[in-house]
Amino acid sequence: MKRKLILLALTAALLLLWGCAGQTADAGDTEDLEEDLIVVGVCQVGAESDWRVANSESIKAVFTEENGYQLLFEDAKQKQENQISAIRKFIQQKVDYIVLMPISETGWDSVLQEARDAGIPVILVDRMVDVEDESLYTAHIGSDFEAEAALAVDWMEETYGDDPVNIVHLLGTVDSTAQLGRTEVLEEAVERHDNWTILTQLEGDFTQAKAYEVMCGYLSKGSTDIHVVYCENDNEAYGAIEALEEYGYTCGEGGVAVISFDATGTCLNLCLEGKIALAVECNPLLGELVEEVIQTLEAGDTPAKHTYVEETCFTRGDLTEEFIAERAY
Ligand code: GZL
Ligand code: ZN
Repeated sequence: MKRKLILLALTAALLLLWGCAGQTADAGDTEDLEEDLIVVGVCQVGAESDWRVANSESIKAVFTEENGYQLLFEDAKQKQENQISAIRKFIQQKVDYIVLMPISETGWDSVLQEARDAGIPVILVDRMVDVEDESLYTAHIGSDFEAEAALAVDWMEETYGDDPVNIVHLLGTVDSTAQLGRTEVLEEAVERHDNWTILTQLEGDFTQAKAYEVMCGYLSKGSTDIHVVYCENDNEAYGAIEALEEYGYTCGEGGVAVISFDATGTCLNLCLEGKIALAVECNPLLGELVEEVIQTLEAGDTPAKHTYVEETCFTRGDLTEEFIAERAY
Protein backbone atom coordinates (compact mmCIF):
# COMPACT_ATOMS: atom_id res chain seq x y z
CA MET A 1 0.00 0.00 0.00
CA LYS A 2 2.78 2.35 1.06
CA ARG A 3 4.59 1.77 -2.30
CA LYS A 4 1.38 2.67 -4.13
CA LEU A 5 1.03 5.94 -2.15
CA ILE A 6 4.65 6.93 -2.94
CA LEU A 7 4.11 6.12 -6.66
CA LEU A 8 0.91 8.16 -6.64
CA ALA A 9 2.68 11.14 -5.00
CA LEU A 10 5.59 10.90 -7.47
CA THR A 11 3.22 10.84 -10.47
CA ALA A 12 1.30 13.80 -9.15
CA ALA A 13 4.55 15.73 -8.61
CA LEU A 14 5.75 14.92 -12.15
CA LEU A 15 2.41 16.01 -13.64
CA LEU A 16 2.55 19.24 -11.62
CA LEU A 17 6.10 19.94 -12.81
CA TRP A 18 5.21 19.23 -16.44
CA GLY A 19 2.17 21.47 -16.17
CA CYS A 20 4.23 24.38 -14.77
CA ALA A 21 6.84 23.92 -17.47
CA GLY A 22 4.01 24.15 -20.01
CA GLN A 23 2.75 27.36 -18.37
CA THR A 24 6.23 29.00 -18.31
CA ALA A 25 6.56 28.49 -22.07
CA ASP A 26 3.29 30.38 -22.48
CA ALA A 27 4.38 33.03 -19.99
CA GLY A 28 2.91 35.53 -22.40
CA ASP A 29 5.91 37.77 -22.87
CA THR A 30 7.09 35.66 -25.80
CA GLU A 31 4.69 34.60 -28.57
CA ASP A 32 5.16 31.02 -29.79
CA LEU A 33 7.48 31.30 -32.78
CA GLU A 34 6.55 29.20 -35.82
CA GLU A 35 9.49 26.96 -36.71
CA ASP A 36 8.80 26.82 -40.48
CA LEU A 37 8.29 30.60 -40.92
CA ILE A 38 10.89 33.37 -41.10
CA VAL A 39 10.29 35.39 -37.94
CA VAL A 40 10.62 39.15 -38.47
CA GLY A 41 10.52 41.54 -35.50
CA VAL A 42 9.47 45.01 -36.70
CA CYS A 43 10.04 48.00 -34.41
CA GLN A 44 8.00 50.93 -35.77
CA VAL A 45 8.26 54.59 -34.59
CA GLY A 46 4.53 55.06 -33.99
CA ALA A 47 1.51 56.30 -35.95
CA GLU A 48 2.29 60.02 -35.84
CA SER A 49 1.56 60.73 -39.49
CA ASP A 50 -0.23 59.55 -42.62
CA TRP A 51 3.20 58.65 -43.98
CA ARG A 52 3.91 56.41 -41.00
CA VAL A 53 0.56 54.61 -41.33
CA ALA A 54 1.25 53.93 -45.02
CA ASN A 55 4.76 52.73 -44.14
CA SER A 56 3.39 50.27 -41.55
CA GLU A 57 0.76 49.01 -43.99
CA SER A 58 3.42 48.36 -46.63
CA ILE A 59 5.35 46.23 -44.11
CA LYS A 60 2.29 44.29 -42.92
CA ALA A 61 1.21 43.63 -46.54
CA VAL A 62 4.48 41.82 -47.26
CA PHE A 63 5.35 39.95 -44.07
CA THR A 64 2.35 37.59 -44.06
CA GLU A 65 2.10 33.92 -43.17
CA GLU A 66 1.22 33.01 -46.75
CA ASN A 67 4.46 34.69 -47.84
CA GLY A 68 6.33 32.52 -45.31
CA TYR A 69 6.76 34.99 -42.45
CA GLN A 70 5.72 35.40 -38.85
CA LEU A 71 5.51 39.15 -38.19
CA LEU A 72 6.01 40.50 -34.66
CA PHE A 73 5.08 44.20 -34.89
CA GLU A 74 5.82 46.68 -32.09
CA ASP A 75 4.58 50.31 -32.21
CA ALA A 76 6.91 52.41 -30.00
CA LYS A 77 4.49 55.34 -29.68
CA GLN A 78 7.33 57.72 -30.67
CA LYS A 79 9.55 56.84 -27.71
CA GLN A 80 13.09 55.57 -28.23
CA GLU A 81 13.04 53.68 -24.93
CA ASN A 82 10.07 51.68 -26.23
CA GLN A 83 12.03 50.86 -29.38
CA ILE A 84 15.02 49.70 -27.34
CA SER A 85 12.89 47.43 -25.11
CA ALA A 86 11.11 46.04 -28.20
CA ILE A 87 14.48 45.11 -29.72
CA ARG A 88 15.51 43.42 -26.48
CA LYS A 89 12.24 41.46 -26.53
CA PHE A 90 12.89 40.37 -30.13
CA ILE A 91 16.38 39.19 -29.09
CA GLN A 92 14.87 37.21 -26.21
CA GLN A 93 12.36 35.69 -28.63
CA LYS A 94 15.23 34.74 -30.97
CA VAL A 95 13.61 36.29 -34.08
CA ASP A 96 15.38 35.70 -37.40
CA TYR A 97 15.53 39.39 -38.39
CA ILE A 98 14.99 42.76 -36.70
CA VAL A 99 13.57 45.61 -38.80
CA LEU A 100 14.03 48.98 -37.09
CA MET A 101 12.58 52.35 -38.11
CA PRO A 102 14.79 54.41 -35.76
CA ILE A 103 12.98 57.42 -34.32
CA SER A 104 16.26 59.30 -33.88
CA GLU A 105 19.86 58.91 -35.08
CA THR A 106 21.63 58.55 -31.74
CA GLY A 107 21.42 56.16 -28.77
CA TRP A 108 21.54 52.81 -30.61
CA ASP A 109 25.09 51.47 -30.20
CA SER A 110 24.56 49.20 -27.19
CA VAL A 111 21.22 47.63 -28.17
CA LEU A 112 22.45 47.01 -31.74
CA GLN A 113 25.55 45.40 -30.21
CA GLU A 114 23.24 43.08 -28.23
CA ALA A 115 21.42 42.13 -31.47
CA ARG A 116 24.72 41.42 -33.17
CA ASP A 117 25.94 39.34 -30.20
CA ALA A 118 22.71 37.34 -30.57
CA GLY A 119 23.48 36.85 -34.29
CA ILE A 120 20.31 38.65 -35.44
CA PRO A 121 20.70 40.88 -38.54
CA VAL A 122 19.23 44.39 -38.16
CA ILE A 123 17.72 46.10 -41.19
CA LEU A 124 17.16 49.87 -40.88
CA VAL A 125 14.11 51.31 -42.63
CA ASP A 126 13.30 54.96 -43.38
CA ARG A 127 15.68 56.91 -41.12
CA MET A 128 19.31 56.22 -40.25
CA VAL A 129 21.28 55.61 -37.07
CA ASP A 130 24.52 57.38 -36.17
CA VAL A 131 26.71 54.56 -34.80
CA GLU A 132 30.48 54.14 -34.33
CA ASP A 133 30.48 50.82 -36.13
CA GLU A 134 28.43 50.57 -39.38
CA SER A 135 28.52 46.76 -39.13
CA LEU A 136 25.96 47.06 -36.31
CA TYR A 137 23.31 47.06 -39.05
CA THR A 138 23.19 44.88 -42.14
CA ALA A 139 21.32 47.18 -44.54
CA HIS A 140 19.40 50.46 -44.71
CA ILE A 141 16.43 51.30 -46.95
CA GLY A 142 15.05 54.83 -46.98
CA SER A 143 14.90 58.29 -48.51
CA ASP A 144 17.59 60.79 -49.32
CA PHE A 145 16.26 63.65 -47.21
CA GLU A 146 18.83 66.13 -48.44
CA ALA A 147 17.75 65.42 -52.03
CA GLU A 148 14.13 66.00 -51.03
CA ALA A 149 15.00 69.35 -49.42
CA ALA A 150 17.04 70.34 -52.50
CA LEU A 151 13.84 70.01 -54.56
CA ALA A 152 12.14 72.48 -52.20
CA VAL A 153 15.09 74.91 -52.32
CA ASP A 154 15.16 74.73 -56.14
CA TRP A 155 11.45 75.57 -56.23
CA MET A 156 11.95 78.53 -53.88
CA GLU A 157 14.83 79.86 -56.02
CA GLU A 158 12.74 79.58 -59.19
CA THR A 159 9.65 81.11 -57.54
CA TYR A 160 11.20 84.03 -55.67
CA GLY A 161 14.36 84.91 -57.58
CA ASP A 162 15.81 88.00 -55.84
CA ASP A 163 12.58 88.86 -53.97
CA PRO A 164 12.64 88.69 -50.17
CA VAL A 165 11.62 85.32 -48.75
CA ASN A 166 10.54 85.33 -45.10
CA ILE A 167 10.31 81.73 -43.89
CA VAL A 168 8.54 80.10 -40.94
CA HIS A 169 10.30 76.74 -40.46
CA LEU A 170 8.41 73.84 -38.83
CA LEU A 171 10.92 71.12 -37.87
CA GLY A 172 10.05 67.42 -37.72
CA THR A 173 10.97 65.10 -34.83
CA VAL A 174 14.28 66.53 -33.64
CA ASP A 175 17.36 64.32 -34.32
CA SER A 176 15.45 62.18 -36.82
CA THR A 177 17.27 61.77 -40.14
CA ALA A 178 14.30 63.29 -41.96
CA GLN A 179 14.44 66.41 -39.78
CA LEU A 180 18.23 66.70 -39.94
CA GLY A 181 18.34 66.44 -43.73
CA ARG A 182 15.36 68.68 -44.48
CA THR A 183 16.64 71.31 -42.01
CA GLU A 184 20.30 71.27 -43.02
CA VAL A 185 19.64 71.92 -46.71
CA LEU A 186 17.20 74.75 -45.97
CA GLU A 187 19.61 76.42 -43.52
CA GLU A 188 22.48 76.13 -46.02
CA ALA A 189 20.28 77.73 -48.70
CA VAL A 190 19.36 80.59 -46.34
CA GLU A 191 23.11 81.15 -45.83
CA ARG A 192 23.55 81.37 -49.62
CA HIS A 193 20.61 83.75 -50.21
CA ASP A 194 20.85 87.08 -48.40
CA ASN A 195 17.25 87.81 -49.48
CA TRP A 196 16.05 84.70 -47.54
CA THR A 197 15.26 85.02 -43.82
CA ILE A 198 14.10 82.39 -41.34
CA LEU A 199 11.63 84.29 -39.14
CA THR A 200 11.31 81.45 -36.63
CA GLN A 201 11.97 77.70 -36.20
CA LEU A 202 9.22 75.74 -34.43
CA GLU A 203 9.26 72.04 -33.41
CA GLY A 204 6.25 70.35 -34.99
CA ASP A 205 7.33 66.74 -34.19
CA PHE A 206 5.76 65.57 -37.49
CA THR A 207 2.26 65.83 -36.00
CA GLN A 208 -0.70 68.05 -36.95
CA ALA A 209 -1.58 68.83 -33.34
CA LYS A 210 1.90 69.97 -32.35
CA ALA A 211 2.33 72.02 -35.54
CA TYR A 212 -1.03 73.74 -34.96
CA GLU A 213 -0.07 74.50 -31.33
CA VAL A 214 3.36 75.99 -32.05
CA MET A 215 2.11 77.87 -35.12
CA CYS A 216 -0.70 79.48 -33.10
CA GLY A 217 1.85 80.35 -30.44
CA TYR A 218 3.94 82.17 -33.05
CA LEU A 219 1.07 83.88 -34.91
CA SER A 220 -0.51 85.09 -31.67
CA LYS A 221 2.53 87.35 -31.13
CA GLY A 222 1.38 89.59 -33.99
CA SER A 223 1.20 89.45 -37.76
CA THR A 224 4.37 89.19 -39.79
CA ASP A 225 5.10 89.26 -43.50
CA ILE A 226 5.36 85.50 -44.01
CA HIS A 227 6.12 84.32 -47.55
CA VAL A 228 6.86 80.61 -47.00
CA VAL A 229 5.94 78.07 -44.31
CA TYR A 230 8.40 75.17 -44.71
CA CYS A 231 6.72 72.14 -43.09
CA GLU A 232 8.90 69.05 -42.71
CA ASN A 233 5.91 66.74 -43.24
CA ASP A 234 2.29 66.79 -44.43
CA ASN A 235 0.67 66.56 -41.01
CA GLU A 236 2.59 69.62 -39.87
CA ALA A 237 1.35 71.42 -42.99
CA TYR A 238 -2.26 70.59 -42.09
CA GLY A 239 -1.76 72.02 -38.59
CA ALA A 240 0.02 75.11 -39.93
CA ILE A 241 -2.71 75.84 -42.50
CA GLU A 242 -5.38 75.53 -39.80
CA ALA A 243 -3.51 78.05 -37.61
CA LEU A 244 -2.70 80.43 -40.47
CA GLU A 245 -6.32 80.58 -41.60
CA GLU A 246 -7.50 81.06 -38.02
CA TYR A 247 -5.20 84.10 -37.79
CA GLY A 248 -6.52 85.53 -41.06
CA TYR A 249 -3.73 84.49 -43.44
CA THR A 250 -4.48 83.15 -46.92
CA CYS A 251 -2.64 79.98 -47.95
CA GLY A 252 -1.94 79.84 -51.66
CA GLU A 253 -2.10 82.29 -54.57
CA GLY A 254 -1.29 85.80 -53.36
CA GLY A 255 -0.86 84.56 -49.78
CA VAL A 256 1.49 82.28 -47.85
CA ALA A 257 3.24 79.50 -49.80
CA VAL A 258 3.13 76.26 -47.78
CA ILE A 259 5.80 73.67 -48.62
CA SER A 260 5.24 70.12 -47.37
CA PHE A 261 7.19 66.83 -47.38
CA ASP A 262 5.64 63.36 -47.87
CA ALA A 263 3.05 64.20 -50.60
CA THR A 264 0.44 61.77 -49.24
CA GLY A 265 -3.08 61.87 -50.70
CA THR A 266 -4.54 64.59 -48.47
CA CYS A 267 -1.54 66.80 -49.16
CA LEU A 268 -1.84 66.34 -52.94
CA ASN A 269 -5.52 67.26 -52.77
CA LEU A 270 -4.64 70.45 -50.86
CA CYS A 271 -1.98 71.13 -53.47
CA LEU A 272 -4.53 70.68 -56.28
CA GLU A 273 -6.84 73.02 -54.34
CA GLY A 274 -4.02 75.60 -54.21
CA LYS A 275 -3.49 75.64 -50.43
CA ILE A 276 -0.16 73.82 -50.56
CA ALA A 277 2.29 75.33 -53.04
CA LEU A 278 4.81 72.46 -53.23
CA ALA A 279 4.48 68.80 -52.17
CA VAL A 280 7.82 66.98 -51.97
CA GLU A 281 7.42 63.22 -52.26
CA CYS A 282 8.71 60.88 -49.56
CA ASN A 283 7.90 57.27 -50.42
CA PRO A 284 6.62 55.20 -47.44
CA LEU A 285 6.09 51.99 -49.45
CA LEU A 286 9.27 50.24 -48.34
CA GLY A 287 7.89 46.79 -47.38
CA GLU A 288 8.85 45.05 -50.62
CA LEU A 289 12.39 46.44 -50.53
CA VAL A 290 12.79 45.15 -46.97
CA GLU A 291 11.64 41.71 -48.09
CA GLU A 292 14.15 41.76 -50.95
CA VAL A 293 16.94 42.35 -48.42
CA ILE A 294 15.72 39.46 -46.26
CA GLN A 295 15.43 37.13 -49.25
CA THR A 296 18.98 38.12 -50.30
CA LEU A 297 20.23 37.23 -46.82
CA GLU A 298 18.22 33.98 -46.79
CA ALA A 299 19.98 33.05 -50.06
CA GLY A 300 23.33 33.63 -48.35
CA ASP A 301 24.09 36.73 -50.44
CA THR A 302 25.04 40.25 -49.30
CA PRO A 303 22.47 43.05 -49.78
CA ALA A 304 23.43 46.64 -50.65
CA LYS A 305 24.31 48.57 -47.50
CA HIS A 306 22.04 51.46 -48.53
CA THR A 307 19.01 51.52 -50.86
CA TYR A 308 17.47 54.93 -51.56
CA VAL A 309 14.02 55.28 -53.12
CA GLU A 310 13.45 57.62 -56.08
CA GLU A 311 11.33 60.69 -55.20
CA THR A 312 10.00 63.79 -56.96
CA CYS A 313 7.85 66.82 -56.11
CA PHE A 314 4.51 68.22 -57.23
CA THR A 315 2.92 71.62 -57.77
CA ARG A 316 -0.70 72.24 -58.64
CA GLY A 317 0.00 72.03 -62.41
CA ASP A 318 1.35 68.47 -62.05
CA LEU A 319 -1.82 67.14 -60.45
CA THR A 320 -5.28 65.87 -61.44
CA GLU A 321 -7.93 64.15 -59.33
CA GLU A 322 -7.39 60.94 -61.33
CA PHE A 323 -3.62 61.01 -60.75
CA ILE A 324 -4.11 61.49 -57.01
CA ALA A 325 -6.78 58.77 -56.84
CA GLU A 326 -4.40 56.25 -58.47
CA ARG A 327 -1.60 56.78 -55.96
CA ALA A 328 -1.11 54.06 -53.35
CA TYR A 329 -0.93 56.40 -50.35
C1 GZL B 1 10.34 60.28 -43.57
C2 GZL B 1 9.78 59.87 -42.24
C3 GZL B 1 9.03 61.00 -41.65
C4 GZL B 1 7.89 61.48 -42.53
C5 GZL B 1 6.91 61.87 -41.49
O1 GZL B 1 10.95 59.20 -44.19
O2 GZL B 1 10.80 59.51 -41.35
O3 GZL B 1 8.47 60.56 -40.42
O4 GZL B 1 8.25 62.55 -43.37
C6 GZL B 1 7.05 60.72 -40.51
O5 GZL B 1 5.60 61.97 -41.94
O6 GZL B 1 6.47 61.02 -39.31
ZN1 ZN C 1 6.32 90.35 -48.50
